Amino acid sequence: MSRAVVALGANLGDRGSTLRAAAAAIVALPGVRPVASSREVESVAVTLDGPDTTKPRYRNAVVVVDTDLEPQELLDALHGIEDTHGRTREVRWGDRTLDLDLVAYDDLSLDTVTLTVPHPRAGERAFVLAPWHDADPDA
Ligand code: A4P
Ligand code: MG
Repeated sequence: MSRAVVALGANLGDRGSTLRAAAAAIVALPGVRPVASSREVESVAVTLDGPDTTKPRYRNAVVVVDTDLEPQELLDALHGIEDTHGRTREVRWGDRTLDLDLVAYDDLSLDTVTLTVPHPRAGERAFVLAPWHDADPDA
């Protein structure tokens, strides 16, 4: 099995309920087992123009899992969970009911048209790093 780190984010709807339902759905996927999950953190929305206090604030969390899904299979399954929570894609970095990003997958480095691992922006985002550290102090 491989160890995967998934970042969850939401800034529309009932963010806490959505994050908890999504975390439950992730660990219920076939071929996925729970390892750890973080507390939730709050932050200002980061848009393509920078932090924007006029946008709804985000809630973020991280779930660590073991999986025998391949990285792209896992991403496809995450997109399915986003869809069940009404995710739409009008604007890059726009408001969303649920965003699920694959932050890391073992020590794999991967860069395809549809999937870059480790997630290229995770390392500069406290709203990913703080909950990841909460879920895995050795992260
Ligand atoms: N993709 C490639 N690599 C990955 C990966 N490791 N994980 C592709 C997930 N997806 C990956 O994503 C666009 C495409 O990225 C997908 O089709 C997938 O094949 P998307 O979810 O449709 O759109 P997006 O999330 O708007 O784009 P992007 O560039 O992934 O955004 P980010 O970097 O995830 O940023 N502010 C706060 N406070 N908290 C947040 O969580 N999130 C974002 C989104 C912006 N501002 C935020 C937050
Ligand atoms: Mg995304």
